[in-house]
Amino acid sequence: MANYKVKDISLAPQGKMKIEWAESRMPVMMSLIEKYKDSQPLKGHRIAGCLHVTKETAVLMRALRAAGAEISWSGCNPLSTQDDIAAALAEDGFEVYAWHGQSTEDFYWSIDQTLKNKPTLTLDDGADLIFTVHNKYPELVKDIIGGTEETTTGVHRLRSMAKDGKLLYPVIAVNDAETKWDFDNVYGTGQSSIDGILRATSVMIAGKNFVVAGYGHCGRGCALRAKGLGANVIITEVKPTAALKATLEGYTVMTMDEAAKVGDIFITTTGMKDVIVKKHFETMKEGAIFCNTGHYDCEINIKELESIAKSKREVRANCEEYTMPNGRKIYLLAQGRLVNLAAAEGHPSEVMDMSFANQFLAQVRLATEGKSMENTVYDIDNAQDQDIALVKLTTMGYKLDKLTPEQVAYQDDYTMGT
Ligand code: ARJ
Repeated sequence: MANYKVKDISLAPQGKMKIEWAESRMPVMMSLIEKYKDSQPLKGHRIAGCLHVTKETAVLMRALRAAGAEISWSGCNPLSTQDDIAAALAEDGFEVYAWHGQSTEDFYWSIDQTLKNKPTLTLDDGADLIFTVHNKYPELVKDIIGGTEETTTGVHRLRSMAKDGKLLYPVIAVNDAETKWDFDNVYGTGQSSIDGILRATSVMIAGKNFVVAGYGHCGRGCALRAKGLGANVIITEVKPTAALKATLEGYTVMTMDEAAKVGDIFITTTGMKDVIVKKHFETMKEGAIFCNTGHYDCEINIKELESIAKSKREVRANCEEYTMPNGRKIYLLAQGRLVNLAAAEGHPSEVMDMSFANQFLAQVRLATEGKSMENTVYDIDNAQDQDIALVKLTTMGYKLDKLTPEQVAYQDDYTMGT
């Protein structure tokens, strides 16, 4: 068995069953395994990965291994690792360093371990692994052909690094594939964030003022699902076009200063720090619940919350009650970490099927073309999006129409008017 560090290896049988469950709902991934298991495009490659250890990620890891890669892995968030999955992966021979409830020190220790196999490819969610390579182990860069990045926050930072000429190898922005951001970020985040809120609180959503900070793709998904459950959805935004879209979708737009006074449930989806701060905690209603689904835990200023609260206690798993100086009790979920992964199981397998198909194909592209790519951030071709969407649709049992040759000609014809 490879080296590993997990919480409890005896959880492996339960984890294995969950991975089988995910596999049965990830037909695109299973078709990629079938397609590449003989040609072995990743043979001779060592992949270091830093991405939430969930049943869906396990399917991605198994696919990368089936295509020939050697793998070492850590989680990309101290609270998102599912310990049974980590155990099952270790028992299945993966080098994995991940457990739920890591300290910051544990977190970086785990990344350090994954880099000991001198990777040729990196795979990130949030860019912590790439940053560690650049800042702490620059000598590893000479062996690294390229990397992939899963999420908006990571892509943002990597683009800014590339702009400053600081990126030392090519990176593919998996997040920017249409079959990722337009599905995972919207419907994945929408469902899994509500799932996290419900597991942590079991409150009724109908009739509540549900405040969504940020109306990007993730915010749109949260708003959509909260509305479907009967909430009055309030959006806070900084970008005029995003706020305008929210109003035409039927939501109310307010500043956070106003929303803080009326909200029953708050969720931050902005990727920005200090979205909910001291002045907001001070005006929140009795019983207000707040959480975050953005990548980092800086959106809710917990330091300020702790500094003003008279006391706190954990009242349910992933739910902390803070008593304010005015006597009101307000509730923070999952310590301000991604509520969908810390309090629930992350996005459903069906949608991760497409995100991870993009991850897999991006890794294969780097293995085959990476040496001729530049040290910048690349998008995924639209052709790959269409292929993934087609396989997904087909496995769901849907069929498409086809344009006739006359229609194709019509489309590009500039000689005809009315
Ligand atoms: C692994 C997940 C899952 C899940 O793709 C999503 C993204 O961009 C993230 C930001 O950190 C989280 C990631 N994600 C959501 N659900 N990764 N397994 N089940």
